[in-house]
Amino acid sequence: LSRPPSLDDILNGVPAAVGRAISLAERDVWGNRELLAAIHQHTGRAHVIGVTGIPGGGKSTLVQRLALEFRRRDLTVGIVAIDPSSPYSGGSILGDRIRMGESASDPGVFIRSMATHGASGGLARAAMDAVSVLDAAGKDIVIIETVGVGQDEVDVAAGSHTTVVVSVPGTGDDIQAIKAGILEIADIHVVNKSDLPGSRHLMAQLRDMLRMGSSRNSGWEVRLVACSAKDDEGIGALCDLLREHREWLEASGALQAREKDMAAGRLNALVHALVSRRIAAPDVDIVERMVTDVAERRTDPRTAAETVVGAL
Ligand SMILES: Nc1nc2c(ncn2[C@@H]2O[C@H](COP(=O)(O)OP(=O)(O)OP(=O)(O)O)[C@@H](O)[C@H]2O)c(=O)[nH]1
Ligand SMILES: [Mg+2]
Repeated sequence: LSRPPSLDDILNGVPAAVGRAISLAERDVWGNRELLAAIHQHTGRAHVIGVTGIPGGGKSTLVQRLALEFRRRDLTVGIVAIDPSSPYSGGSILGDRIRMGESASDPGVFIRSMATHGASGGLARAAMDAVSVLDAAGKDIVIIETVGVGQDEVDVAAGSHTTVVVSVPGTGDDIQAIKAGILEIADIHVVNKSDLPGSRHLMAQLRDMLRMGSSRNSGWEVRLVACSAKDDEGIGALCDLLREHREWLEASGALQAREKDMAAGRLNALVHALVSRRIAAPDVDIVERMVTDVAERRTDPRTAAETVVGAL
């Protein structure tokens, strides 16, 4: 179980190797350094799409429909689902076509679930490592599904080339996602469950909000699309918009800026993880000394913090 898979198998998209590489990265942030470094050299091809929104908004249903649509367009798909309450196996749309982690009948889709808690070094770190593995494995499209609750989850969704925010009608007069602070990270808004009453009202509300503009998207007009994932409606239009956004990123030069944002997010998460680990190491008695010095007023907290970090 713990033996690392070969780079060749990962690059060839062998499902067992891909799954194992993700597991290793998830469990051990600093292990298998050479393998993860080699994987990184083979990334940068995939279109990374974040799908976020309120719990139960139909994200998993939508992602599965999208995966099937991409497959129809001859594109391969990797899916990283963060703590989904609805399973991607059994009764799901992809059903027996695609089981978790591999597919007997369609090796063009790989699905991986990830627990919110349990990834050492943070969720965003683990999710981005999983994205890298799938990218290196040759998946054309990598989709991250995450519930847009909490900063960590928002970071994950924002750590993509294209961010899709899913809203649904009929859950109150206000736009629910505003509370979670996720609306402004959208490149594309999906009003899902458009088969339910109130979807036109919600579309109008979102359109009004978009008139106020978005700082993340200078040069890109944030788009709005109605879908019914359940009935497989609007999925083709969403696919077209995703492609359009990717083309805009490439043509405008914004892709490099997004890549730098993503790199900064990963670096930031790892620096935090590394500093925490060093501080937790039992041989770092400077921490103990500084704690005592601050408590006994021999120094102040800020000077002590600088001393600790400087000594790492
Ligand atoms: N009416 C309607 N129901 C839908 C639609 N899409 C999904 N649903 C239903 O909404 C429920 C939640 O769907 P999921 O796809 O699990 O939603 P989710 O956003 O992934 O949920 P979490 O991951 O738990 O936050 C399920 O019962 C779906 O069948 C839709 O377009 N219309
Ligand atoms: Mg889900």
